[in-house]
Amino acid sequence: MSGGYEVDQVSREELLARARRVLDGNYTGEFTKPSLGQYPHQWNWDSAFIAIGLRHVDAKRARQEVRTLLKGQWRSGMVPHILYHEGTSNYFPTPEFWRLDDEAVPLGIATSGLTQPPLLATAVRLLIESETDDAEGMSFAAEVYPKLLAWHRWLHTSRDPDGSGLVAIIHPWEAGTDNSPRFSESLAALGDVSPPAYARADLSLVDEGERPLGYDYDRFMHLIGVYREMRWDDQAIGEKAPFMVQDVFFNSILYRANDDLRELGRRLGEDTAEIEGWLEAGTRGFRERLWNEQDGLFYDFDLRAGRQLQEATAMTLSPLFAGVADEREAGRLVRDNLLQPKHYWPGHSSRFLLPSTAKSSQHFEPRRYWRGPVWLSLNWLILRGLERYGQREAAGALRSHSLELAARTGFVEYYDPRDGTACGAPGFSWSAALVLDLLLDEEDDEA
Ligand code: 9WN
Repeated sequence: MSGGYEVDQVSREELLARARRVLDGNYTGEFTKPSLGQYPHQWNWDSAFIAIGLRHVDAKRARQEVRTLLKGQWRSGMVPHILYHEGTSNYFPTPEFWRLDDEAVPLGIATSGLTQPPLLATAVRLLIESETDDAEGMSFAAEVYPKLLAWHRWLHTSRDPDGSGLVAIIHPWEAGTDNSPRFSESLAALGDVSPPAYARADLSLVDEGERPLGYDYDRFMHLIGVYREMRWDDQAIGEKAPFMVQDVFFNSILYRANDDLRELGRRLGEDTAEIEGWLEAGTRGFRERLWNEQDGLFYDFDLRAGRQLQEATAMTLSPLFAGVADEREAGRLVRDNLLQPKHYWPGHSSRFLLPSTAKSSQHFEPRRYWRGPVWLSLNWLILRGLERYGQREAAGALRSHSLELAARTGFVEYYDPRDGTACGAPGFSWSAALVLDLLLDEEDDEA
């Protein structure tokens, strides 16, 4: 295998075996829990990452992961962010906390009321492309295509209140990067909040210094309370949600997923004009609303405040994954940001790629969740993006740092960028799955 992965003590075979053990240990027979203690349900984008890794070793289980997630799809097309297949656990929020109307949700499966980054169509395309049996792959594509299309259509209608071609999230959890400082201003704008009564469960398993602050949790719960009052009605939410952010990260993943969905549609002989329209509008939206020429960065746009949220986080690099940045924008993102030790590159107090918030930001905290730690999901997305733009060296560095962290520290939820210390939940599924992808992807290509 090419790619130059070398970590002393741990052989490649041993690392593969360890990754498979994590994924097998977290498997319920129907889906894979992100981590046994902290996250004992099915999460939306976790399952997409898990399928991306599993496709190399167990395509049948990868397809099952996708199918099980889609069982939770709402009548509206929305695919929720948590599916509580096994009912209540020690995880908070419990299924009851969402107070969902039985009309909206599928029969017999409790879900959350929010969605998450729509990576699933990308996972399905990758899965089909690595499938050895073409007929099997195409029949799976035909089965899930209408469901993926319905989800994307829901996003482009219910979540695009101003017709800008960009989709808005209504809660930081929808971006999957919960306490990222890019949401701080919008959360502060909520003023004094009145969350419904709640008790956090996360702090009993993970050190408080590695989790979001109480201030953020109050606002996360307050927003859920507001949407409960609106009975999770899309129209009411579109008109009155107090948090409406066109997030660069969410929109990048959606843009790429639209591109992948269009490709699936073409192969199935479907008319893909609607998807073309989303891509065209998305390209305009990124350029006109999210790009900041002065800073050379993509910033989120707060629809309620009517302005960009000018925070330097690594999610500004995600348009590379989408392929929506032009060469000039990509050059500025990489040269002036990623490669700069004062922002993201090793040196200046950090050793490992990729700090989730710029080290130069006043909000950088190396162990607090999405405020600085390295996440293998983010590393994977950005390195795949760099490959698209021919940035092989930077992609190679992200790849070898990711493998080194997994080999030295293990498959944990996130890592301190200064020294690779384990943070968050242990035995974390997407960390294991993405290491499988990094180790086995090139082999598939070479086969
Ligand atoms: C809330 C499961 C999920 C990930 C998210 C991550 C974290 C949940 C939490 O865990 O969020 O959805 O309780 O903190 O931020 O990206 O999908 O792994």
